Amino acid sequence: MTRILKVGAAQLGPIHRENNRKEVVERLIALLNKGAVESCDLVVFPELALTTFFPRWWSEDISEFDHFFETEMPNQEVQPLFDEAEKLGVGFHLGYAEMTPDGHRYNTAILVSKNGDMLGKYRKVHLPGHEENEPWRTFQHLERYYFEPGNELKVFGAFDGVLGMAICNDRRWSETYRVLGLQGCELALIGYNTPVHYPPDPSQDVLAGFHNHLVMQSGAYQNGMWVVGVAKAGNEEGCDLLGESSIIAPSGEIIAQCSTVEDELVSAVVDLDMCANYKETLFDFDRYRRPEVYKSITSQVGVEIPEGIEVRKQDDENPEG
Ligand code: CDT
Repeated sequence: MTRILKVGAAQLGPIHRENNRKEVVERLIALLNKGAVESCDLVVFPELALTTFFPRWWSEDISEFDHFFETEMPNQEVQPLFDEAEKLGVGFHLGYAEMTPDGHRYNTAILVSKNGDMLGKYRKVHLPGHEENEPWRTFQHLERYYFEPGNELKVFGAFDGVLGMAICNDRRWSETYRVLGLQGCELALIGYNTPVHYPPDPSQDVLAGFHNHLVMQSGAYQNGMWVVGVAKAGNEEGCDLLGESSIIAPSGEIIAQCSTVEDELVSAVVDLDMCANYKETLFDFDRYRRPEVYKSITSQVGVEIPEGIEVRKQDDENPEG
């Protein structure tokens, strides 16, 4: 059995505050149709694909932004996307802000089948930014105020393979890919909203594109999985968001990449069996991993320099030199 999928990375341009769900869903449906024209089995939309990236604003009253959250999925406004998926026979991945019936807020992504059925849900584990208003910033990054973290990185048996989901900042953490990789993940779907400007250290701004690809390409290679990284891009409410959505092979190579910062779909043939080239050779986990040496990865959060390790001046290391 060959396990070949056609996957579309459906990048979105900016969504502004005044854009309502109906307008946004129409854009998603247009991209889904582009995917269908390119014979896609699965189309991947970004993080928070139904709204602007509202955590860039502080509000003293957190409930002021409740209208950016979906209280059920699908709901009346998003149902047309599910219907279109079923009509076209194209599955999709979608990021959105979720509000549970008991009032918990998450940064969430779902996986939907070609029949429009919900296959899986993921809640962002690594929430970046800060918890409180920091007025010195050009814009805020208040995910840690507006969302609670998810507690699970899991995989789903779907689209002939083992699929995983992660959201934006999750992609910068090697643990994300490895935990998915240890569950046999063959295709990781990752939406993002990445401001090009990073207020705590603007020297990183010119490296935003490099870092984006660096983490996803290494995650793909080191775990023998495909990675699809999809942006909400462009100038959203005065904040420049990175584009460069891409489809990355288990070799770590970029196979397809968006060239604009607007609504754009690129697609690629994804051969899931190619994962075995890496999973069964160089990255044969069973054979080569040494978990007994990695205990600090799960027992420790921050850096702990072991007792007895002193930071010495270079001159002290080699007095003769
Ligand atoms: N949305 C998201 O997770 N964005 C982060 C920005 C990091 S800076 C606070 C990212 O990792 O791209």
